[in-house]
Amino acid sequence: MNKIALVTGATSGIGWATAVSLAKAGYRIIATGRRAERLTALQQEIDQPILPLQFDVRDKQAVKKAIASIPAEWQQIAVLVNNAGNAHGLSPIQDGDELDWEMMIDINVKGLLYVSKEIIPFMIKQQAGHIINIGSVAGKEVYLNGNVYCASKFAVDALSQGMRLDLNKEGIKVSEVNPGLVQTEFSEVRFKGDTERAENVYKGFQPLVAQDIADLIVFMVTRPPHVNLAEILILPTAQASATLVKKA
Ligand code: NDP
Ligand code: 8X3
Repeated sequence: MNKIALVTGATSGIGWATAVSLAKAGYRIIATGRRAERLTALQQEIDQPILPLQFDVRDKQAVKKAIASIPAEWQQIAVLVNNAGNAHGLSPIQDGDELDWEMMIDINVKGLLYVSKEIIPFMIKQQAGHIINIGSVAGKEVYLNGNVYCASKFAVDALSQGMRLDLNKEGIKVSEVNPGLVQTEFSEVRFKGDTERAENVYKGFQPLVAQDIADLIVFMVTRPPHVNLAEILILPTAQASATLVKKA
């Protein structure tokens, strides 16, 4: 039987590419996100049955209900990719929008916790598993106006370290992938549909693409059982830090 991987935020960007790549690597995919039509499109792209679960990671009860609905034959989850997340807004703290703050904390931090809480028992039962949390360079360095998004990703960094400590005795690997600039729907979400502003973020240099992160994740989960790539910072060559990007 093929191994099973659950990818959150599989309807777009890094999560989509990761779900497709893990399927190609022989995993059966449980794919989550809010957009049902994207989950259907993902099913069409992946040439084998997937288990789509539509829920909002902010809704604790919805997370519990969706994961409790996973049929027995899909419960031996080997890999959890905690990817669902976004930035909302880019403003000085004094001008920040509380709703944006709540979205980022509720999705990027609490959502990751809610999903992990429901999946970890399956892994403990198996005394095996691999959790990969998608952090960010923004979880390593704070940048101007990044305040709450950066805080949410610093939290992912702390949680990854904490999970690795707490789950060590259960034989569960915990890793963190910290990407720099990746061209996805990320900036469109951050700038609330302002496509021109979003595209400008990636102008004048070659950003990473979602497939770069997916390739890395496939590499990480296919290491031998005694090897855990605990934490990786992956940047475009043009990017030296959260704020220093060499542009043409
Ligand atoms: P996208 O906007 O392309 O994808 C975000 C994914 O998260 C979507 O599948 C979306 O699904 C899901 N998501 C967002 N909110 C929720 C929610 N409330 N409930 C369930 N799912 C949700 O961005 P990326 O692929 O770039 O982002 C993926 C991860 O990578 C994020 O954690 C982001 O912080 C991180 N990251 C991104 C970088 C970049 O430069 N792009 C760099 C570093 C880290 P749906 O809308 O269907 O619910
Ligand atoms: C996404 C990368 O630099 O836009 O986490 O915050 S950045």
